[in-house]
Amino acid sequence: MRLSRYFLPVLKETPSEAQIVSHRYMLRAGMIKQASAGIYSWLPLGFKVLRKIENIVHDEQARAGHIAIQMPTMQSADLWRESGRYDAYGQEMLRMKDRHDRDMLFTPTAEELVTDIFRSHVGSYKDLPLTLYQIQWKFRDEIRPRFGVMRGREFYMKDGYNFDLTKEDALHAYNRHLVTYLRTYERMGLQAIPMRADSGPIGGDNTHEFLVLADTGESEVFYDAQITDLKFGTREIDYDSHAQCQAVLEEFTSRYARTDETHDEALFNEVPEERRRQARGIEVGQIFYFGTKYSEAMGATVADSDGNRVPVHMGSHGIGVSRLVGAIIEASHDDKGIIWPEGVTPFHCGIVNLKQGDEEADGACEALYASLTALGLEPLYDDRNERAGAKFAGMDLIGLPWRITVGPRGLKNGVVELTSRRTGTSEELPPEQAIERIAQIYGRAAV
Ligand code: 5CA
Repeated sequence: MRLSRYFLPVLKETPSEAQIVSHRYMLRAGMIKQASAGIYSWLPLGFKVLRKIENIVHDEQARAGHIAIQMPTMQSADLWRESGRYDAYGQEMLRMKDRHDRDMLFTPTAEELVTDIFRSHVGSYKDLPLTLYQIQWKFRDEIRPRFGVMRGREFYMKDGYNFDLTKEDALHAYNRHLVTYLRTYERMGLQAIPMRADSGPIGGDNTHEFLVLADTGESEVFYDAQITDLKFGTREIDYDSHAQCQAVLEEFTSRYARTDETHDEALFNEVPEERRRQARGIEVGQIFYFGTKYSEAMGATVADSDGNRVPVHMGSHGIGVSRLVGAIIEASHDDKGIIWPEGVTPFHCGIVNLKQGDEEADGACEALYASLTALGLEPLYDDRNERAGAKFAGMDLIGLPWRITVGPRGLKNGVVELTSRRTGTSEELPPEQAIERIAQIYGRAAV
């Protein structure tokens, strides 16, 4: 993309309504625009990051054998009356009437709808296990929407639902989700720690939240510092293996880590004092096992091997896709702007032309642009007639992890400059080598 042809409405002033850094940078970098309280339009740069996050989520769900569907945002109240949640959900649920005076609502989550799909089409234990998921806009009429996309009223969520014959199988699905989530967040450059939590209106007693540590997080958390040394990394897991998924769960949840809702001071005090941490965190996901709560209320049963109808065991599993955009920025920025992890960056690298209009500099930039594009990478070329300082400040704000700077002086010596946004270190090297380095970083075949 050439910046001169892009739509990147960068703000010069720091918006006064934004209280936390991710919200400020998302507004300043032209990623979002507020439409009304807690509701945002996603502008091109923000939309690209949202899509990258969404793609990682899909990819890791597919790896675990989960199946994507899409359910409507508008739902009839009837199903919610069956489960008893129409009245129980309270004011967070946005309710409305259609022209026939029927009660409708904007989905805050989708246990009822997915259970209805299940009971209409699945009748035998032979069709299990089954996990269906979607990535869809949700609405919760939060009393205090704030911090931009972090606590929105409309937000984008991955919600997955497992259906299993036995409690044991459903707990395997729970463990499997924990594994996929660890992998998902690490691919986004995040450490998200599973913590014992409260299940709220979803129900059930088995639940973990995934928290990214950040001072601006809304949750208060207590944990054993050893937990931050754990990395899932690139290990290969057989997602069908109960033992393997169980082992990962035990490894990642055996140390003390709880949100304030479930915090137990006496248990916490058993952790050696020098390892006890009290901090704040951003909840980027949550997994639940709630047994037969919805299947019994809504008659979602299957025939077991003896032909008896039994209610299925279920759980649901959420990832805050739009919240993650803010969470990643909270975890990765400096005083100049965002620092995108390579896994979610909106463009793979920036190209800054120090002397637009100079034949040699323009030609070198065009050649870099063409080579990177041919590798399947997306560069953002700042081809505007602007001062170098303004170009650098803009690139720093939008946070692309790598920048190639091209100027007549370097070109005389046959070099361009490759700069890491994270470390700020620069290296002079011939253009072909700069391309090779970027290709390696993103795992593309070298030129
Ligand atoms: N049905 C279950 C699992 S699918 C469920 O709704 N879980 S949840 O309530 O925990 O939401 C899942 C994730 O959505 C949360 O972990 C959080 O990351 C995100 N989320 C929840 N509320 C908001 C909000 N108001 N704004 C942005 N993200 C939110």
